[in-house]
Amino acid sequence: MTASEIKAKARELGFDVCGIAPAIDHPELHVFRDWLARGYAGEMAYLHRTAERRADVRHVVPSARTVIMTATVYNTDRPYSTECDDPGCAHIARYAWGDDYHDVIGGRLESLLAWMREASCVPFDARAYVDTGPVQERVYARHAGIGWIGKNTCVISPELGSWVLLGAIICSLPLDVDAPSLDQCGTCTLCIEACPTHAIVAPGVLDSTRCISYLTIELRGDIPAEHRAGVGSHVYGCDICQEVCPWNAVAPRSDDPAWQPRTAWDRVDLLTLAEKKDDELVAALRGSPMRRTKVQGLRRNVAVALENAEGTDEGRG
Ligand code: B12
Ligand code: SF4
Ligand code: SF4
Repeated sequence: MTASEIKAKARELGFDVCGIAPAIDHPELHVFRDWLARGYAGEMAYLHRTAERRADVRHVVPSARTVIMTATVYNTDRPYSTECDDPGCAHIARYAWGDDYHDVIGGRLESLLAWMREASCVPFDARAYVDTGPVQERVYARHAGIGWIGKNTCVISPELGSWVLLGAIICSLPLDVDAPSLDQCGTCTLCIEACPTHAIVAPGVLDSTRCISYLTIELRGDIPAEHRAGVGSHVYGCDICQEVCPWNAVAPRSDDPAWQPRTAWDRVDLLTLAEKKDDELVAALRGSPMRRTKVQGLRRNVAVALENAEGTDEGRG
């Protein structure tokens, strides 16, 4: 079983790109500890708890030789949040409109792994992860040639842009590896300037405690008063630093049914969301990545966004 055969199978299973990184001590892996020490993880305690394993995939699979990385386009045919100037619109992050990517991509990675086990003439160790595993996925994606880590900290594929979700298979097979992607941000700083809460504190360094994505998805309890205005009309996640990125100006779209917007979230406004009954929200959250905040968290975010909309002239009308 060769690297090219694995990549061909990955494409057949619905992955847009597949690359292979060596499981070695990449320099970027060392940034993580310092990032945690600066408090940039906020209340995401799981990142502290798993720091040791996140430092190197060989702490997860000791025999690891390679990391097979996949990227899947989830972009669909809908306007960017930056194209809407009505504060009554609810902004939901693009990745969250359809089915839960943990299930969709996790299932496809398991299929790829099952195929590899059948195709390989030697037994091997492997673990598949999407998002929730103790793996610094962006670092391995860069070293698998999928894309570079932009100043907004997202992996940007020169062909696909950054509307991609990553997946990883750590494995003990000594497969042929790809060349790492080279930085193509150049002198651009559009994402840093566009971030409404100044969460990108230096190129490639994100302070989660200021990031709308963290405030609306990861943070439990109340959103701190000083950050509420910055949240604007965002009720789940934020895409601004990717929407302004020139590499997403003509980003490809996916026609995969998994990523198409669910009716409940499709170009919805804040009042419609606020008026939905609990059982309607529970039904819409089933199988959606947005179930992470549960109904309670979503209502908290909608209330903050409504406060913000009412504070603007347009919102009063
Ligand atoms: C924790 C987490 C978050 C946190 C922190 C994000 C962050 N930037 O660190 C919060 C909740 C804020 C978040 C938000 C989002 N997330 Co998130 N998140 C993660 C998670 C679980 C871990 C990331 C992590 O380890 N962060 C710690 C920092 C230190 O690591 P890093 O982001 O990889 O940072 C690298 C750069 O800082 C770089 N670097 C260091 N110095 C320098 C200097 C320069 C000049 C440069 C260019 C780079 C650079 O090296 C670091 C190496 O670790 C990953 C999944 C995973 N297991 O990896 C998903 C993941 C990163 N998230 C993802 C997504 C989609 C998002 C959102 C777009 C969701 C949304 N729309 O709201 C936003 C994007 C916000 C943003 N600009 O990053 C995708 C990203 C896909 C991609 N194309 O990159 C991932 C990979 C999940 C997946 N499986 O697809 N996320
Ligand atoms: S996701 Fe939004 S809040 Fe977070 S860094 Fe990007 S633009 Fe800023
Ligand atoms: S907006 Fe500019 S600086 Fe930011 S990630 Fe995109 S190319 Fe890089």
